[in-house]
Amino acid sequence: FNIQNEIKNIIKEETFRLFYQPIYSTQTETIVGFEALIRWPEMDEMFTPDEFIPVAEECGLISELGKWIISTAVQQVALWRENFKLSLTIAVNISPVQLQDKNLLPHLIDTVKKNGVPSDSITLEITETALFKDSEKITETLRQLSQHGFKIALDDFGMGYSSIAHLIEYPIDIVKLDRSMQSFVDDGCKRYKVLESLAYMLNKLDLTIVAEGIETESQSSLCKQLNLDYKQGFLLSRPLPVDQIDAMLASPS
Ligand code: G
Ligand code: G
Ligand code: MN
Ligand code: NA
Repeated sequence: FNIQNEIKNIIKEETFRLFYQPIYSTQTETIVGFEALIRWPEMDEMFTPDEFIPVAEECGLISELGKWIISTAVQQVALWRENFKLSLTIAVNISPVQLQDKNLLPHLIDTVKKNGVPSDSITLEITETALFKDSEKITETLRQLSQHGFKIALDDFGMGYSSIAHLIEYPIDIVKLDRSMQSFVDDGCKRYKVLESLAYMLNKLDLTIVAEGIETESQSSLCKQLNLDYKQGFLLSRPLPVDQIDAMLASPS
């Protein structure tokens, strides 16, 4: 069994699936868009994306896999926009290796054109690890993506290696607060004040804020109080296959 060959084959056989996790407006509590998350159904218990994405990166298959992810996700959101007459957005996770691929921008431009969706309905989620590499080159790449209208989201922003300098240095539109920060909500003291101040600062910088990992009602209602624009998490909806999202959009509760 060779995971490298497996990945190569399954890109061809389309054994991967994308699941979609709804992202909600804090103000209206309605779905504004989705985050695409890859799944390998046959291997669900054995390999999670945490495990096979790094393998795909190491063996140089992430660009091919990444292309498939982008094409599939954009095509899907185009369908939903058309079928439900909603200006839905789609967020796609972009690995650091993929961000350095020269073909990323041309492929994105080609994909939005083919599917007739505006580029500002596409969000590229990048992690801070991508920003530590070659900052000049990354700045240029992000600048070009921005110039073409694509939205850049900084994923997993929180306590880890997060740097405020990144918010100043790079053309970032959206900040996704890491789900570990949800534990700050119920803390009531120092941690909560950090979250409150961070929300204040991000709003001052005119960044769009997404709260991730919403699992409790108190976390969900606090989003409004802190002026967080959007929210996402298991309480609201898990990542779901296409047919279940279809049903959800057909009968919004
Ligand atoms: O969906 P889940 O929580 O299992 O994802 C685990 C990790 O894998 C997360 O860090 C997520 O960002 C990453 N991941 C999920 N889907 C994709 C994808 O399509 N592309 C990339 N690059 N990473 C993904
Ligand atoms: O790194 P990134 O933020 O892209 O990872 C997204 C992952 O977070 C997905 O695999 C998704 O399954 C997971 N996720 C989404 N909402 C929640 C949540 O409310 N709680 C937890 N524990 N994980 C979540
Ligand atoms: Mn993400
Ligand atoms: Na995240």
